[in-house]
Amino acid sequence: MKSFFKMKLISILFLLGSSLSNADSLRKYQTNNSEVHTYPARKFKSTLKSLGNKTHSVRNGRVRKVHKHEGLRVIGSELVYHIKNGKIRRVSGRRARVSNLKTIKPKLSKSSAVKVVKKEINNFLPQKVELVIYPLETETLLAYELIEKTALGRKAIVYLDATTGKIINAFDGLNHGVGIGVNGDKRELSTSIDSNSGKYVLKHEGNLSFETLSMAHARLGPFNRLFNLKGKKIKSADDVFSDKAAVDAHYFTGKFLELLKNKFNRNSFDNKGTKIKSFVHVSMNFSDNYVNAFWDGKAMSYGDGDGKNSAPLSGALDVVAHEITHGITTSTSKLRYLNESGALNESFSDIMASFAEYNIQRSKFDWKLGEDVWTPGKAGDALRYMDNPTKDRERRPKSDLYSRDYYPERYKGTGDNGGVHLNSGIINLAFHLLVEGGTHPRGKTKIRVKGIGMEKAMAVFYLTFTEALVSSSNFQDAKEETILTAQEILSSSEVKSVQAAWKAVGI
Ligand SMILES: [Ca+2]
Ligand SMILES: [Zn+2]
Repeated sequence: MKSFFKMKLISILFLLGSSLSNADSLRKYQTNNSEVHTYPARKFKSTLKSLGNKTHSVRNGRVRKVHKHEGLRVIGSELVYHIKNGKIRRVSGRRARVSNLKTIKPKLSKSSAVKVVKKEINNFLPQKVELVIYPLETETLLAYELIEKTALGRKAIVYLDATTGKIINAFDGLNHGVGIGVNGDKRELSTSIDSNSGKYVLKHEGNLSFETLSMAHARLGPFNRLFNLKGKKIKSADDVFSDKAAVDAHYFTGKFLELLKNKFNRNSFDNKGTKIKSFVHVSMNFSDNYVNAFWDGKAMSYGDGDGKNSAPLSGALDVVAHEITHGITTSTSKLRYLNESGALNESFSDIMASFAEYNIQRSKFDWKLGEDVWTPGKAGDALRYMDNPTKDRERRPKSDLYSRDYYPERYKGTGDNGGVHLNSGIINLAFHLLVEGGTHPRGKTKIRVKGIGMEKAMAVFYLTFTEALVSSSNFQDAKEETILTAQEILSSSEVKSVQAAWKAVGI
């Protein structure tokens, strides 16, 4: 069912996504020494050659393989076989060298592992504990991976040495998002009739399915699991809906899913047609004015914003597209939400958001993110600027938490999960230059990029990020894989543009 309705223009709030607060207790374990150590697949050429004759059930397409050692998953070690006419054409991904691992029998039991982490991290209550292999530069550890998801907007991922009981690494794996405003446009909504009440609800069932529910500011406590909160149906007797945050969430989700289908033949975020649930009016940390949106692996959550920094976050298409793209990443490359792989994860969400705005809201397309909901009282600013990333420094002139635009000047601290929202600016700028052409906005390099337009640039990035990258891919991998992908689908002068775009940002 469809209905047209008019929303009144209200002041537009904006919201920002860099939710750094909950990560504090995890951050102290992040050091360079604890990074998983893997090598690009191209360094394994000799061993990979023998794989070239292996037959796969797939004749054309890609096969993703997680590296297992004696049945245990090796963290960050995954390969993607690119197959054409039954032959492996190339291999992307990263591989760990598993060496000096004496035993795969842990000294520590699962329950003692949980006890150790509980002592270190407040209220830690893992839902999943798995024995894994954790490759470091000079040694390979037998480890436990402990994952906890809480309703407080945290997904703690902890790696604990299963021999010594020491924490190797810990970080917040939740994809924190951006905010939105509500704009007063006429929205056409896909709704359906609720069989229990006979009323219309914000639910679309079909080849693509999505549903928008209200959390009605339910107070989330530390032991509530987001996944157990079902949300309330938003009902209307006459198919006209007045909940603005819900209307925008529902409308933009539908539009973005349609775009994924039309442009990439992608069936929902996971390409399996899984229904997207959106929760609006989400309260967090005991506040109804939650200035953030996030994807938790299963559903979208949108806060209402505080009215000053942001409006309800579902009010911006680019925010909605950004968050749903985290779902795409979760079901493809699984780029881990830390350091360079995390910045790639964030950047892909921003890039897909810009692509969505370009296709769905062409008349207002810009290279800003979240401008429709960010600081409703202030015109013209935005959460992030893909064409000039460091412009967000104006927001916090004295802080080093601003977006970077040049690799040699990348953020190297442990804040923001190692700069996932800060170093993403470098990749965002490379993409912008590839689309529009031009030079580095602050003259950090002299390279002039010849633009290839949005559609071609997006084709290269979409294929690379969904089909070639793996959880531990870094910036250099992304550069090399986009070039290899471009060689498959673009002309040689366009491939040169891809190379130049990366060079222009110092990669
Ligand atoms: Ca925008
Ligand atoms: Zn994000």
